[in-house]
Amino acid sequence: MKIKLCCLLLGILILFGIVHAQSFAPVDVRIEASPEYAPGMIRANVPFTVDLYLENVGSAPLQSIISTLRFYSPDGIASVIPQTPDSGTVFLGNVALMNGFGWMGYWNLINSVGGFSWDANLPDTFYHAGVTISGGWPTGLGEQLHYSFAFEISEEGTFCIEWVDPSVLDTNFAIEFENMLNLESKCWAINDIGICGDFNGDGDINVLDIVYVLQCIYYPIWPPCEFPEWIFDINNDGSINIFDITYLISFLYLDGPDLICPPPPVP
Ligand SMILES: [Ca+2]
Ligand SMILES: [Ca+2]
Repeated sequence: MKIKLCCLLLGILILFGIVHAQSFAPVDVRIEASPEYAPGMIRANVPFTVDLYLENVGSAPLQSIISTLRFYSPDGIASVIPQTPDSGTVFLGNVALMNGFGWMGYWNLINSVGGFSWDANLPDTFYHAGVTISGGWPTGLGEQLHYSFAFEISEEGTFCIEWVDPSVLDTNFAIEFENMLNLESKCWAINDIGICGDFNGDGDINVLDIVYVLQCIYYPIWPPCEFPEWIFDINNDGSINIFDITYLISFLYLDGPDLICPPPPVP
């Protein structure tokens, strides 16, 4: 159904003669992931966004745009955990369009977002088709955040984004599309380096972590207590001691301050 809708929309674009006439004006793209704990590195089990900053660097307002972008893993990350964006016009549950790309923006005739197998099992492909009959996306605005994708990933590996020709996704696409985005594929390493205060590494911070750390200190027999030091110094005072335990108890049960571990070590 989504593919048929996409075909319909793209058919409309072609009918209007808009795509061929105008879609290949250059669009510069800068891709950032946030937060990175080191350049090109994202923590597993921590929500993050992949943000695309676009700039119309053509000589005139752009009156149509087609973006087809694929997220994939070359080394076996099987799935992502979609997160809810906190701003913008949200599509597909975890995709936000903003700064003129959302509702009431530049694309007042067609502003359609869909997915090819956008089911959190990689690869996932997103498309956006936008068309306007007046105005358009102005040039000269500089780069702005227009697409933001919100994820969390629990597996270690490599996570990438690339442009993809929609005609290779489904043979119903009889035409091939030229990439109008100056976008090269980009990848990040997903590393599980622990969560501040999650001493037993089960993904939650609760009483079991207090039990675990007490056992590590006073009965270091079983299980082996092998947690990264940085996640244990939860009051970030440079020492690991009983004050970290009381700090955690205060956080969990006495509405105490947030855990403030030091930054994770850069590999
Ligand atoms: Ca835990
Ligand atoms: Ca401490």
